[in-house]
Amino acid sequence: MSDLILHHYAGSPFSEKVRLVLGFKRVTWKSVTVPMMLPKPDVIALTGGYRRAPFLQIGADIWCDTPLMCRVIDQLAPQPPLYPGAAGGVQNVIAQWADTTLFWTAIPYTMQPAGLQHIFAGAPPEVVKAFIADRAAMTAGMKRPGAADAKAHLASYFGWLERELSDGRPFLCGSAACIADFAVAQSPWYIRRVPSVATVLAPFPRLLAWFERVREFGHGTYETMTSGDAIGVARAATPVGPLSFDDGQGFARGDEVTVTPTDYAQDPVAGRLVGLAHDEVAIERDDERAGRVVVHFPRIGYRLKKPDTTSAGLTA
Ligand SMILES: N[C@@H](CCC(=O)N[C@@H](CS)C(=O)NCC(=O)O)C(=O)O
Repeated sequence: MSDLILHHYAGSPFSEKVRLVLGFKRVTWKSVTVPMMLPKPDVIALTGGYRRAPFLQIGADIWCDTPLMCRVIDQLAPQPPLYPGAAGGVQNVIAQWADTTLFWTAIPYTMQPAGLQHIFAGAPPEVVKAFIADRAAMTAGMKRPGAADAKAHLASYFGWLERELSDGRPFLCGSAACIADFAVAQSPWYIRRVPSVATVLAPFPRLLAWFERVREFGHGTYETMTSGDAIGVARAATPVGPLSFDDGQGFARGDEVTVTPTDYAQDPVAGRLVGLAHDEVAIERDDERAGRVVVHFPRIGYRLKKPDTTSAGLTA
């Protein structure tokens, strides 16, 4: 396998989801630490504007958004399978719920004043202020429950998961771990960073035992790399391709387009469309520092648009 480079940071739950998948696969990878807030010039050199963490790089190809990154990792290292047939299609449904509803309940709950204080213990006040301003701008217009509502919602959500495990199964969808386990695990992982808020998990012993099983997969084997070196790797490589193209979505190969998250951190990434499928969109861009790179996004959760047109594909 070519060098697999994960751009991430220690305190990021979505990064932890992917680190655990890499551990499950027993993969060897390179680790680049990215900043937890803007500015992120070395990130933007590779992604073209996508600022969220983590993202995956192999040579001059960049994969954004963890559901797509997990699929790529599973293709590169098929054993053990991340999408075992025995877990059924519901594994993806649970994973998507965990990446959205569960995550956006766990975050406001954990980031209540006591949690924020714990996570930023020892940090200068201006860093905390800058972080709060960064996240407020990133999530402007997004509706989230407050801490008290989130605590009540979590009691229901963790109760559902506890019941799922009540027949003694070791993992959420059966005897083997699957994508659902890793997507769910990031939320208790984040909550457990703050002992005073982690009490919300106490009534769920099966869930806690399950979490330990997932945690035991570890993070695989990795070596650190600088972001400058990762940009050098991209510059020296040629993007993989050609990629398949679905003509039925109203776009042509080579169209100038933007790809933008539909939920938060809505920074458009501009480029030439080089790949399109029902589950993936890829654009090619030329960067002053990284050279020619292809940036891949999942189709779900992203708006694909030609300049000066209304969005296509995802509007209701
Ligand atoms: N849907 C994205 C969500 C990623 C996400 O929200 N990551 C958080 C960190 S866990 C983030 O990027 N926060 C802003 C930042 O780190 O700049 C995915 O699955 O990768």
